[in-house]
Amino acid sequence: MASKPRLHYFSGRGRMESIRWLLAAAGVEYEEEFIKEKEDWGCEKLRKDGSLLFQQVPMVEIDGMKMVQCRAILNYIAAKYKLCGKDLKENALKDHGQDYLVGNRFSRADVQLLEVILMVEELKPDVLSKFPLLKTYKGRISNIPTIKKFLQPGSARKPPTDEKEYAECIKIFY
Ligand SMILES: N[C@@H](CCC(=O)N[C@@H](CS)C(=O)NCC(=O)O)C(=O)O
Repeated sequence: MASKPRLHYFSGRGRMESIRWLLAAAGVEYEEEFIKEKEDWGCEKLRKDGSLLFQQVPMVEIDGMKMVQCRAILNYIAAKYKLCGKDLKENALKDHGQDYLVGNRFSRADVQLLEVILMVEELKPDVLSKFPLLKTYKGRISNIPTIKKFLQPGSARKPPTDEKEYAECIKIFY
């Protein structure tokens, strides 16, 4: 059995959160290795043994690779788990007025739009009040079983980054 993807990042949203979302949407279980302190980062084996191509995280161990660059990681996961349109034309996001954003099937575009909607709602809860179609869309995507599970308390989804966590993150990396 293939081993679970292993995510290396700090325990906050940052550049890893969309990757967590996409894996969760694909129904893939994963493990996380958190960088907690400056010492972890400065002395971390990963930085010394060449595991980080550009000396940066996010890094995801998947299929025998140590992938970096969040967009490359997202592209890989989306292609592997078929969370994209069926061809290049579909991926170009034609407006077809149906249930999903791309080719009328669930894709990474839906996952990322829902992630953004929920983040904006954290700052402005009534942001969708004048957009009934988007509200219905949000309900529809939130009810997809893998997404529903990720939205439950206790999932690997990270809470909004607060001032304290931001300061800690700066201390670790800089
Ligand atoms: N272009 C990279 C940027 C990665 C990045 O900026 N990572 C930060 C943490 S969010 C980092 O590792 N900073 C430490 C450093 O650059 O030394 C990506 O999209 O993955």
